[in-house]
Amino acid sequence: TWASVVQGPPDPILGITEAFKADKDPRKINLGVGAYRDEHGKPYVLQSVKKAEEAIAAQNPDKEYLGITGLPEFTSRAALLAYGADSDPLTRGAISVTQSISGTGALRIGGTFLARHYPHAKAIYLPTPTWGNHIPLFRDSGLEVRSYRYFNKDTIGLDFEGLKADLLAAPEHAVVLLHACAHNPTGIDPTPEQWATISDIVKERKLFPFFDMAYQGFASGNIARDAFAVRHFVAQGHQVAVAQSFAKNMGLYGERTGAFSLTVADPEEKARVDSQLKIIIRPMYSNPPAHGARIASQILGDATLYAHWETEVKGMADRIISMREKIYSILTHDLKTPGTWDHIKNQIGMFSYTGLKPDQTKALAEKAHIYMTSEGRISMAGLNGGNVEYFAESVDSAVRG
Ligand code: PLP
Ligand code: TYF
Repeated sequence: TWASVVQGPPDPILGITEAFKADKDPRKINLGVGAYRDEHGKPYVLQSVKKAEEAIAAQNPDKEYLGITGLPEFTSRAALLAYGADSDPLTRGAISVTQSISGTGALRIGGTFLARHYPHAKAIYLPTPTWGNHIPLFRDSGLEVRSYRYFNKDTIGLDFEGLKADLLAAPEHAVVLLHACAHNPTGIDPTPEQWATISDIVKERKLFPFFDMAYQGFASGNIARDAFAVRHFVAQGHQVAVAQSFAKNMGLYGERTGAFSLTVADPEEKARVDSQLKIIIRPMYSNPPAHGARIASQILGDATLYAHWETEVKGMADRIISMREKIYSILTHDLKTPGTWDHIKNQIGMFSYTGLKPDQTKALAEKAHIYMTSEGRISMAGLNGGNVEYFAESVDSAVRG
């Protein structure tokens, strides 16, 4: 029956972990997958999450199904986190929101909703480069995937001129996917002024903005600052779609906790949109898992836990920022490594696009046992006080060839 099924390629990012596991050298470092590690290189469960779990256990909850759109306290608190308390659609009851299977599931619900109900041509513009999963995800949702320029490899910075030109040339009503903060894989975000310009272009071209917010709090360590783009667009009167993930900012990776939301005209429209979200979700997975949503809801709904969580998110963001500064300082000042390395310091979030070339990343894997994507993306979280010097020295050797 399956004789004509062809072997597909492995996932390029998860494949790195396989190579890493097979390497027996004690100095090995995995900078492939984007998952936070503490200063000892270990997965990190937030204290605020542990406290939330204790509070939940004390409530002795049952294991009944959630509704199709998930835990209502969670979704309303998730929307509040993304849009902010003074958001106009939030105060008017004009945000349609559902729980999702983390950020990936939120994107997929959004892609399917647009493919089914958006009354215009179903093309979505993704930045080049973007998170690798965006392309098959939106294609499988039934959208036509196109691209806009984002990265300038000469400056290792934002190609703002290319971005503006491509969005200005997009047909009216095209959907544009925007990374709300901590762009994956480049670590390069528009400045607030550049966001304001992008918002103007999106308005002028009547584009539909779809924000992927997988890293709120993780970029700057500040929840509101990382939501700037979403909140600015909403304040400018745009209707938006937002995919939220609590994988990174609460460390809830395997709990698959997320939300998808759309701003709508009014509560009557919300009721209609809500009904169609349910019709999309019910035949896919019926209803989402409860535990992660309970944790996130507990944290977001309790002032003390919330404050604790904010401190912990900031702690993760700050640890990553300190690694950026350390690499920059070793390469630039100590080793005088050829090239400029300011971008490592200027980039933000989980990832850095190092500018290392495929032959250099190959040499790093083979000679130094350091694993990253072939285009030179490193997950900053894999670095710590114990390995950052070894990493920088190995980069220096790879660059000198
Ligand atoms: N979007 C981006 C840009 C990401 O980097 C990720 C995870 O790496 C996701 C979405 C989705 O992650 P998850 O489904 O684990 O929330
Ligand atoms: O490192 C990255 O960019 C992600 C990590 O279900 C990841 O691809 C891995 C598994 C998953 C979601 C994200």
